[in-house]
Amino acid sequence: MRIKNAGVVLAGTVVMAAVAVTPAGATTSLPGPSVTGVLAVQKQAMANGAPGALTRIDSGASSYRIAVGKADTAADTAMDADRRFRVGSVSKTFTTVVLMQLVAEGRVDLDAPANDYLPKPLPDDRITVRHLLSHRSGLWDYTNDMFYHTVPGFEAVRNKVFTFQELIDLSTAHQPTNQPGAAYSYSNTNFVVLGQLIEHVTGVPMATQYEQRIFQPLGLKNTSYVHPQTTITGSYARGYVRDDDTTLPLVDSTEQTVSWAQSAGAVISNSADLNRFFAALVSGKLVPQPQLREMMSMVPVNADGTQSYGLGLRGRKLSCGVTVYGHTGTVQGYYTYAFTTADGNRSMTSMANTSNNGTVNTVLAGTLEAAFCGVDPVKNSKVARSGGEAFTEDIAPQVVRH
Ligand code: REX
Repeated sequence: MRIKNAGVVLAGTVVMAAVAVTPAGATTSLPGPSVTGVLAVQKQAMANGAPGALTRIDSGASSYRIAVGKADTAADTAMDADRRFRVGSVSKTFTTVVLMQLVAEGRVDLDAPANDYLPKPLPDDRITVRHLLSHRSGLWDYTNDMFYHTVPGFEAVRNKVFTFQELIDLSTAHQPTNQPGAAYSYSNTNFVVLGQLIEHVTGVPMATQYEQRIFQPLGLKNTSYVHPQTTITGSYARGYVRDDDTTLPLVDSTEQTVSWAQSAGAVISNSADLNRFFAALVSGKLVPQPQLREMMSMVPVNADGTQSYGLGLRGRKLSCGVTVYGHTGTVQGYYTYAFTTADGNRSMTSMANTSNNGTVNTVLAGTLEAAFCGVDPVKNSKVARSGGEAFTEDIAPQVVRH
């Protein structure tokens, strides 16, 4: 048995739990995480405009909490790795878990037309539940229009409350991007339809579904879905969205309904809970094996195959050959990466409290390399460019989605 000692504290806050690690419990055959690599990435995110950043790595019995910068710039509060934040599209994996439990219960068939389960039919009967979960329905992403102008778009919806149907109608006013099943085309509409489907089939609101099927069973005390409440409670990081005119100051975007996303992106959580969630998921604690296999059946979505999508789950192949599973998230003021190894033995969540800044989003992906491959991607620019990191799905109509 060896005892892990506390890491060297450079700038920022590094908190390493001093815990006993037996060789047998030594998580995976991966190299150890690089705390200095994570810190270097976080500082690079700050150098590119993020007020702060946090990362938590849970690896076997060890945990690493690393944070830099500010959680609140006006109050001058330091960031720490325990703070809550808006996880954006990481919510899609939570929604998928609820849906897959319904599949396991025999209440929803993955290959049935979604219209079998919806109160108002989609324009195309050929769209299946699986197409929605894998972003292959062809349904136009209504957020392309909504956030064409970033800050005005955000201000127009920050206090709005939408029904699922209102959001779906915004989408179906457009021609589809492809025939059902013909192509991968990432769209928030898919997961809004899934929210409506779940509520229609069960008669139970999404908030209750998340609570009863995921938050409570896993003891996720820092995770909540409070739509349409606008505040984040407890200890949290404030979010700051960048204007399209980058000479303007960042806009504090913390308080909002996130009604424009709901089941596609309105969950609030923290790094410990997200790590626990993804580790539990891949370990089969949330959905039975057949449904987990479906979720983890990944199809490449970029040219070099380093990025893939399953059902409500992203895959990223890293420079050391490992593929990690999880999701990314972008909601005004917050970029998130939450991923775990296939066996759930090592999990990492990173968040930078800004958005509409593709450079920060791309840089932050480097924490995956540091956490899972033990490298410092800032020092090793070759690694920084691997893993498809130049490709992000930050939303913008001018950005091609793959
Ligand atoms: C909305 C606009 C981004 C953000 C969005 N977020 O669609 C979903 C999500 C919920 O998390 N998706 C990402 C805004 C791609 C994911 O899966 O990782 N951008 C901002 C603009 C651009 O307004 N004009 O960056 O704050």
